[in-house]
Amino acid sequence: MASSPASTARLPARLTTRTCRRASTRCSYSLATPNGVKATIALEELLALGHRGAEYDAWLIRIGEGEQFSSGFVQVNPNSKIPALLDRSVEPPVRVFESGSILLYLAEKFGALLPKAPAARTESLNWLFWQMGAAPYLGGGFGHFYVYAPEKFEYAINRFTMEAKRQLDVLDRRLAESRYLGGEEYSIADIAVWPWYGQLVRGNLYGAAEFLAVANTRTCSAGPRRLPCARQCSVAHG
Ligand SMILES: N[C@@H](CCC(=O)N[C@@H](CS)C(=O)NCC(=O)O)C(=O)O
Repeated sequence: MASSPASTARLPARLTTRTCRRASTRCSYSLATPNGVKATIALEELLALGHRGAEYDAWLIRIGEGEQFSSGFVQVNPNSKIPALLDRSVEPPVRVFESGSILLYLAEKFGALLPKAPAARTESLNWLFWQMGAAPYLGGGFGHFYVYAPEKFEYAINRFTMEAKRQLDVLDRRLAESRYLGGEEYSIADIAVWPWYGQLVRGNLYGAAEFLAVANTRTCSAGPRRLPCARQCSVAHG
């Protein structure tokens, strides 16, 4: 079988491993953004569960400096976005990009963080894919127009504020009926949702908790208790 594109990936020499746990066979390329921390949280959760095979090297990709466009990184993720993962524990190495794909890959590889029963597994995946579809409206929509746009467009802010509040209400209602998003088991769905929505309602994302009036939603109280290592993970990639 021909080598995968990632197997020949050469990383820029100036990137150094920041969290080199050992001579690991798994490399995580990321930065501590809401999407970026998801893979790190999953890897740390797996390690906390005793999966020593989840050891990884964390490579810092400075997206503000354009490192996501370097040829080595593009071989791991042709879409030039973090996070990305290269699994060298298999031959040929497997590249994994898109945070949802990374979370599912890790869950399946280690048989953890995803319920085994078909109904609960499906419900977890429902919420995992919900996050993938919903968060661009939060980040690219609300966050962009509320914080980053050079001009304040009232229409855009109103539109995406309504959508952000609607999404938070969806999560709030789900967490009123279920301990975790997928049901009784903590899963990759919770890992995907927390960096966006948990951080938003805690005021750590866009400084918008007060503006959105969402400080007391269930997503907020769900975060730290359900993700004990999240704080540690959020700094792993700078
Ligand atoms: N759908 C992707 C989104 C990834 C994404 O948007 N990553 C951002 C950081 S949060 C990025 O790499 N931005 C760099 C750029 O757009 O050039 C995923 O879930 O992995």
